[in-house]
Amino acid sequence: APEQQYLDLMARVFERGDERLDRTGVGTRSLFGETLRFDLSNGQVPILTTKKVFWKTAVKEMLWFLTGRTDLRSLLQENVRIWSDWPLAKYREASGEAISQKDFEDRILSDDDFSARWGELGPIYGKQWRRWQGPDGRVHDQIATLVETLKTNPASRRMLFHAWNVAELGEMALPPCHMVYQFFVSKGRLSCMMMQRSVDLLLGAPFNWVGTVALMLMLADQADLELGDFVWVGGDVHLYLNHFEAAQEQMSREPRPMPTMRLARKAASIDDYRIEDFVVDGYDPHPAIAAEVAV
Ligand code: DHF
Ligand code: TMP
Repeated sequence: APEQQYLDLMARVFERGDERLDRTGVGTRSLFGETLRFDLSNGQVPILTTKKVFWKTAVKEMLWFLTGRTDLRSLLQENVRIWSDWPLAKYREASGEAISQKDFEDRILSDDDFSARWGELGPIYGKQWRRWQGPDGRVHDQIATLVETLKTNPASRRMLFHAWNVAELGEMALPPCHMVYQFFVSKGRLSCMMMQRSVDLLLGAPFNWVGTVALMLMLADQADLELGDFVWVGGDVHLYLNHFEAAQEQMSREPRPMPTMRLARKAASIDDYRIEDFVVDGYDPHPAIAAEVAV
């Protein structure tokens, strides 16, 4: 089963990973430079079955990146709470207030000034993908360029977009983890290689794979292509020390057939997809596994 690649990687990190203290203070075991390949040509996509993955949340995150937005409020309006921890930590530190996540999110949603002051994640993914600003002031939409090239020159070796804008790293809530997406078209099929410099194997990777597959579906739809391979390259691939029990529970489970994901309709442009357009069939996962995210 394709999912076995993930469980095997988890076992390798657990058994052979180098144990170190990381930025968050939690500590990890890490391996470097791991590649997985998922063949999407039969319709099956890597939404893990050994735990319930909230795939709609991951697709909504990808749709949010594509809007070019970088604010927490527009995510919260879609009921996505996976990015709240970082602005919340910043606010708690600056104010000394012991505000709960729920109260913080409510205030971001209801108070314009508060949202503008505390709900901005900086020039992260959406900004760089859609509005990378060059030194001459020109703004570059890497996604629009990619769609155009997929349609007109699919043999190009320059079909990629990048989020690692060195000059703006300092203003970002987190420097990009999934950094580069490169594309390849062969025999009418679209393949994608995604390079992720830093990988939270338990919480991050399963989300990032769903997001990438959703992106591939939209791009393929726009360029009238079928899906090929998703190649994933992880740099520092780690398990947080406080995720060991969850990882062991997950590794003890038997993978089930992976589900399929498709689009219910063809949208007019890459900017016109909605969460309702994504259809997942045959998803029968084991129960969710709760775990703390390291901030
Ligand atoms: N930091 C760390 N340490 N790990 C991450 O995976 C991570 N991911 C970020 C930002 N910073 C990060 C953005 N993506 C969750 C999933 C993805 C994500 C952030 C958080 C998460 O907590 N997932 C839980 C809950 C999902 C939910 O409530 O919908 C999960 O069980 O998958
Ligand atoms: P770092 O910036 O010190 O590498 O910390 C980022 C952490 O977040 C690291 O554990 C990787 C994880 N992460 C993902 O796995 N996927 C993501 O999409 C994001 C934003 C972060």
